[in-house]
Amino acid sequence: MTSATATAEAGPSLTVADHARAMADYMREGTARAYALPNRGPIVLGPDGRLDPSILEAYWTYGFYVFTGVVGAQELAELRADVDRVIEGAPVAPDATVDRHGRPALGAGIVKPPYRWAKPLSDPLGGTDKNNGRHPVKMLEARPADDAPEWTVQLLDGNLHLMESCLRLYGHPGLLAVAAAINGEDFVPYNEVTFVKEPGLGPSVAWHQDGTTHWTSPDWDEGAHGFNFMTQLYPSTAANCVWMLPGSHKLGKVDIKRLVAESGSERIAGAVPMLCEPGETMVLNRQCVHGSFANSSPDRRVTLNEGFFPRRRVLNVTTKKLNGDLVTYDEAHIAERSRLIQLGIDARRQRFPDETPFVYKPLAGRENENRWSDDTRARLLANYNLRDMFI
Ligand SMILES: O=C(O)CCC(=O)C(=O)O
Repeated sequence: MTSATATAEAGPSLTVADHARAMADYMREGTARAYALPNRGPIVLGPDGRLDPSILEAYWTYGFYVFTGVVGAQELAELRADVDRVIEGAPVAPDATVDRHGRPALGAGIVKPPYRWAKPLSDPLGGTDKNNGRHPVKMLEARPADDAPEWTVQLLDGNLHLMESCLRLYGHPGLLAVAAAINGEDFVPYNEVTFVKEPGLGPSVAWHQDGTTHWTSPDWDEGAHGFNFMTQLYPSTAANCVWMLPGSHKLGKVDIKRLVAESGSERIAGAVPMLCEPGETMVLNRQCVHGSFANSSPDRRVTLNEGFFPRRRVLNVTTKKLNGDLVTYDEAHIAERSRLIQLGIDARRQRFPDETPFVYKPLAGRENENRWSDDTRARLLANYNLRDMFI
């Protein structure tokens, strides 16, 4: 794509410096394109509590929006501390039972494995048939430094039961108002995960579109597979962030292999980096073509994802999970999983009593059944993510 890349792309023996050089022009050009888009600013709600229509319009035009000033300094510190605690508690290797301090690794009583691992600076999915082949192209890999660990934690699964600060963030009134504006007031949850990209280690997440269910539905539309909130705990830079192709949520299923071939490399032409400061949250339409590169930069990225769907895209829908299992989401399943939203709202109310809590319409009037307490921690929160929903 650019002359700087010609020798750097010789193969898997790329050093971290080669990788960074190969990305340099693309990052500079993409950054300029990203800041030229009119899709960044605070969450603005009208007197009726609804999202400013101009924000919604920008979201539907580009497929993403960056909200500034979402998380204050104190909450950010609590989120960072919780993520650090969970990463500190990880087993020293994927099959180990103790953490780096020799303590039993975190995870007792947790059914769904909380950690996903990858080889540093690798692309574990691109060009494979994993995840139903939804990552068709391999990204540039690089050789980590000689003293790099063999494995790096790439993902935490189940934020809400791993980290109480994430449960409180889940009840954020501004973000929930955005969810209602995009997916309708009866929006439903999907899953909550943390993407971790340590400096010089973080692997790629190869280009893909999320969503497995409605691509050929007769009533498919631009929002058929919902969206993800991505709250940033550290700077989300061109080198470590998620890139996306603006407007690609409107295109249906995109031929990513062809895009890459036409672009001359896996640096897809026209894509932009989703740049953010700590404490900012972007909202990304899951149908957009998006992905992230190996993090050869010196900057850590930690992103808290919370996903939401329109209810009608999930209710009584039978679909295949990424592991191939068939599942149907009935009313009872959705109702039980949605209680986590109300639990988050109450946990937040207890921590930030001066905020006006969001009213989640499907559970309005049932607040007392969903109070945050030791009892609901055990009954409702523990292993809640066994009820995650995927479309
Ligand atoms: O955070 C990343 O690097 C990848 C995120 C992503 O692909 C997703 O949330 O679907």
